Amino acid sequence: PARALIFDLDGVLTDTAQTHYRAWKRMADEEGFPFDEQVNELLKGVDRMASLDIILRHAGRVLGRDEKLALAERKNAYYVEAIQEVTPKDLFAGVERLLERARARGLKLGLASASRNAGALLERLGIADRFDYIADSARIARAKPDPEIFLTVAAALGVPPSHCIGVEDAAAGVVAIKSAGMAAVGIGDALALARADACLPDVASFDLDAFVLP
Ligand code: B16
Ligand code: MG
Repeated sequence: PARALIFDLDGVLTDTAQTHYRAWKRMADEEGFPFDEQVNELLKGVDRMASLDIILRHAGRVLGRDEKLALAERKNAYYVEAIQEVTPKDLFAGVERLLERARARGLKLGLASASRNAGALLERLGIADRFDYIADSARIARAKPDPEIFLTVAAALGVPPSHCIGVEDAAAGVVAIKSAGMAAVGIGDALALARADACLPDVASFDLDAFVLP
């Protein structure tokens, strides 16, 4: 049976997948880079510089390292500005209930977010103390779809991957979970997340009792 739930953050616990998109879009519009929701789908779960590389490739632009750093920093400033407005009301429906129920069942809770802003965002959402372990994305060498971040969280929780369920809204994240040898629950579009073991429209639909535990 499952002994741990390991959550992605952006797009799973709160709507910051949209906030990231708007911050990238603002920077892209300022620079005249074509960028839309379809390209954005490729950015979900992908770290900051790799996201910028995808945007630049799509725009057919090649930039030097310093220019890229400046653009990534500008996007991050827009994102950080936007999340100052976040409060516990911005948690997706059902998140607190799921975390409480999982805790009551004795499941360990981990967070595997690629975002360097994850800690600050969890504080603003008021759920930082709910997790037994929160991955430090700055110390993860290989980004999703590599399984490193999920394996790091499982090891810190002391739970073998085969007893972990990973929860993700991004295709790259689902691949990372499966490569880690965990069960994957996709949140969102079943087509985009076809490699997940189960796909749900949102976290509120995550019924621990009904779930077939691996
Ligand atoms: P930052 P997750 C990811 O978080 C986002 O999905 C992705 O869009 C973002 O680029 C990445 O974090 C890095 O975020 O620029 O704040 O370090 O989905 O893994 O929780
Ligand atoms: Mg995500």
